Amino acid sequence: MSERLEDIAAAMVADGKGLLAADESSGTIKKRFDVIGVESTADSRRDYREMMFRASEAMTKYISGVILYDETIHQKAADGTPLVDIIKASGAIPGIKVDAGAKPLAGFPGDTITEGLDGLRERLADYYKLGARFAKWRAVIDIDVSKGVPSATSIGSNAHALARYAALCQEAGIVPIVEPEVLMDGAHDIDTCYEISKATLTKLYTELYAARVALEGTILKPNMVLAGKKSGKVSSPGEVAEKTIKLFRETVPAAIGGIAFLSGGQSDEEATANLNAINAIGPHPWKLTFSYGRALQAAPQKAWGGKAANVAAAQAAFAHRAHMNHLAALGQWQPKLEQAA
Ligand code: 5MM
Repeated sequence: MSERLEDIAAAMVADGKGLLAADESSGTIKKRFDVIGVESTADSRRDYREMMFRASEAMTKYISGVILYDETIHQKAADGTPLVDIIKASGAIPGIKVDAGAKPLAGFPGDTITEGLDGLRERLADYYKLGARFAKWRAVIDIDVSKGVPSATSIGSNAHALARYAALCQEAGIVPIVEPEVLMDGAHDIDTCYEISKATLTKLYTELYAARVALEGTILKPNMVLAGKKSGKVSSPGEVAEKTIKLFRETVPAAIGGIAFLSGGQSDEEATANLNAINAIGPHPWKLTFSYGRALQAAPQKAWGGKAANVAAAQAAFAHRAHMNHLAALGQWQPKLEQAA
């Protein structure tokens, strides 16, 4: 495979393919395993992820790359094969989450700043040797307008950190996924999400330019424009698509390598329907695909339940969600295809 950043980025958003976000930190995967009654140990996390990476139908047809957590990129399958080699054998690209998580931003209650820049140059060199060809850094922007959240300081600090991370990645030969996630957890309406997302993306691209990041060697991992979960409103796919594309046309340069959405707490089918609606109103200046964690993994997690006997069923559940999102990335999904499963 080409080692040029723009070629790696293009492969990550190849037609009908998207990313599997399997980079849950130990705390997050424990929460997921708690739901299915599985104890979270190094071996159970390995078994679960091995099940996904060996799901050949999903991996070879629909998945362009996998975002890994530090533990996973070092792990071997039960038979001793490095998990990274299983991913590569399927034709997908291994990637790595390199941020150290969102921490409270001093002086700004309710805002967070994502940490992890110290020592990043050295860590990226190590991850490159382990096979990673792209990385991910997630900034978290919450919305609580009554409390002045997010502050301009939070948006600015997070954008600056994303730009410094992206420049270091490119120096190391690694494509940076820049993920400025405006959370959908609040009580805000869809237009507030649009305004906050606009401020965030505007600042992000200002900082990326200033840091001399080559945009064609980057992937944007954004939220869709949606009403907050506590607003009691569900935005229709048509409204999500129209407002999300309007936002991107105003803020996201056509030069970037592509866009791969997070699912952010949408249901599996909502995340698919919204991605489909976005692509159905194309053509657009960028490829728009998925980089889903929860919306790809909830169904296989439930089907697996920690039992070896359920591996085939879990892999089938993963293949189905990946297939649906493959169709959505092409703007060819239809609700009736969900029932056909
Ligand atoms: C898979 O979850 C990722 C890691 O989360 P933590 O660091 O909090 O454990 C997360 O960054 C994920 O890659 C994105 O938010 C997209 O995942 P969703 O579930 O929103 O599609």
